Amino acid sequence: MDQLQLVSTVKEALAKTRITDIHTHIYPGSFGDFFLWGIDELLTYHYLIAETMRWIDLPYEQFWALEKSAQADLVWQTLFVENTPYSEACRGVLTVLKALGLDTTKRDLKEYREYFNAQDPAAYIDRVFELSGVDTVVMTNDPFSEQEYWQEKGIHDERFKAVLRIDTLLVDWPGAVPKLKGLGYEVSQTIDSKTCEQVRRFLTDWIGRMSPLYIAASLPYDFTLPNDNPGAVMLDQCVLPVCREYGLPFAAMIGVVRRINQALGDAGDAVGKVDIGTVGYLCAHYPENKFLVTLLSRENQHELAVFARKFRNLQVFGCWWFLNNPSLIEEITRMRMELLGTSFIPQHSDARVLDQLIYKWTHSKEVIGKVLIDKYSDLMDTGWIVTPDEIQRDVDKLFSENFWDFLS
Ligand code: HDL
Ligand code: ZN
Repeated sequence: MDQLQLVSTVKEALAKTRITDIHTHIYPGSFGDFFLWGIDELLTYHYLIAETMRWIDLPYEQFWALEKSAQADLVWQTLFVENTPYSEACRGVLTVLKALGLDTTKRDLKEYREYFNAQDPAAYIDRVFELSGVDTVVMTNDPFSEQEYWQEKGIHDERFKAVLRIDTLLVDWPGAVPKLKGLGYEVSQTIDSKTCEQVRRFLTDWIGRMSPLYIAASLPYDFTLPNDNPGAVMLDQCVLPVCREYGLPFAAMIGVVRRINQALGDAGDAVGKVDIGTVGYLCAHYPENKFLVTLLSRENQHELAVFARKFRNLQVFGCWWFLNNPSLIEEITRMRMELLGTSFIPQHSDARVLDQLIYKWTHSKEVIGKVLIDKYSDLMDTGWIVTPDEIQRDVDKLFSENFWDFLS
């Protein structure tokens, strides 16, 4: 295989592979207001709101008081008309429009809105899955805010898989107690054996209702172990034992500085470097548990890849949030391929708006494909023969099989 054949073989393998997107905030149409799609949702993605607010003096509360379409107009005018939209989140909107066959040379928001308004939601979901190459999205399901969608409805679309998301339990125990009581669990602020038994029952009840693929929490950068704070006790006494009992991985997504700018809402979070010893403590102290880990700080990525070499119960995933940019995806993926070979999960989309699946995966496959071509090319320089079947095998592992194998 020469260089040209290598490039086309890698691109074909990427185009053919069916992606499992292991962390998203996407919901099926049956989830009502949680189901976000279309140009106004794309333009009011919290990433774009943060970028817009850098340019305008409008008080935050006045922005939030605007209708969704007025917010979208302001984002479009600020980031796409008065400035050049080459930030990753701006470029993403244009990648979606182009993939849908819309004319981005016109820059005509009115025309784009007419297109989306004419779509049938169910058919549109199928179109987005087809265009993005994704066949399964894993959701983020917070039992404290989604009860209504699980008691009677649940999920009837096999493409959407659930995750039991328990941030409140681990980072806000005082706030979790009244919510748990409200759901019928006799817990108290003091974490005694009765409270632990009730929390374990809460977890098993929701596992029964959701059939989650894993249990997850986004944790602040300063969440450290070992510790005797409520979050560490909840993990040790309740969450990890239940994960072991049901054979579920625990996904630790660490490194957030929550609401550093309260007024920006979801756009108000920042990033902090994690003490990597916490990841090592989890993997070493709970050898019967499986851990999916992604860290938010660029500075944690090398040590995370090194720790993954030490623990087979640690699976590294994604270029999360502020790392989901071409320059950092390239740097991180190169480092992981050099340290971990094919034994990691390179990306998830973290999409919040259905249509984002198109751009987040188009952009990531471009970068990951470029790194793969370089790695195969370096290998071929040793005389090693790389076959198309092996390239497809490797790509299928990276984009879905490594995840499903880690779960089983
Ligand atoms: O906690 C998380 O799951 C993060 O992904 C946040 O939802 C964040 O706001 C986000 O959307 N990042 O892409
Ligand atoms: Zn997320």
